Amino acid sequence: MPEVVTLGETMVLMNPESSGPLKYISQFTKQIGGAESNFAIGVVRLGRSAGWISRLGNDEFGKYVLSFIQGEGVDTSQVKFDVSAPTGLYFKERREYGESKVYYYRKDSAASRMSPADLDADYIGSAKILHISGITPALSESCHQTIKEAIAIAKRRGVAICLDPNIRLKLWEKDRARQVIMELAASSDIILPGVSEGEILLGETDPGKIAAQFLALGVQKVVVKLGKKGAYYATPTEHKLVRGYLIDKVVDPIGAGDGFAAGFIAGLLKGYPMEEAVKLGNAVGAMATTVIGDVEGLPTMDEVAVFRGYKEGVDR
Ligand code: KDG
Repeated sequence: MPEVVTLGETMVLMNPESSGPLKYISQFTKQIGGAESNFAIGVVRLGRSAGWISRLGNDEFGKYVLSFIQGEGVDTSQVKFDVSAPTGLYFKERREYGESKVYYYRKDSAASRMSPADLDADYIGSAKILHISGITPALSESCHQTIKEAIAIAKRRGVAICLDPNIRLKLWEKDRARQVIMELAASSDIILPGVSEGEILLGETDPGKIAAQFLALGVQKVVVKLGKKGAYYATPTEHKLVRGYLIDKVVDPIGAGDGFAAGFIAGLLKGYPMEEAVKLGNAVGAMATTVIGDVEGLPTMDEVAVFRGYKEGVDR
């Protein structure tokens, strides 16, 4: 059974070959993207085991997503094909200056029909960590119920719960996102918000204050992601700002947060102290931005060692 289990939607990603407004783009590369499977792939690349629970459409895109994730070594034994709904699709828009945008075609997708009956209590109960994100409850009421049931199973079976808020305001209203994600946070052992998510959830932008509020809710490990500045972590007994890595040319920032989560959780599974796990998260998140695609830049431990200057790379 995998050490980490996660659940959520994965879509086919149409990534433009060039930057600029989507309406003028005529060539795309077909890839995949889904915060939770990005995370699972990242964990596996770093040498740990992960399983991903989801639904896919019984269509060519669903088959492609499944074989890609399987090919990365993630356990997909819990994935179901839904014959009556399609696999979700999303397009990115890249700009030379400024943030990437996303356009979703995922309403009523197969994954949005996930239900509590899709969950195997023994599968989740055998893991060390259940990783959830705030995207899943935004997809539908049955997805929200599925996340709640996964949490209930994890609590009964003593599995630690890690929440990445992953607030996607294209999927729901801010007030609803705040209400639901704060409820999930109150049941979580680990939370990984970005500063802008701290602002939406708590009205705070100071990493120390964001962390203090989540600790007061009962969360045991809080890591506030600060982009290229690194990350600030706090537990009931320690806190520290851990500097990030500067990347000269970020080519695709989408997926960096999932990379951070994968590095941090893989670090904890390897028994690293908090600071070392956060450093691994920072490195993996930074490396994820250097390759176009949500998962293609996620590194192995050897690649991380070369990136951090601990090992010499041999290229030819
Ligand atoms: O974190 C990256 C994800 O946002 C991306 O892979 C697509 O899951 C996705 C989403 O819902 O935006």
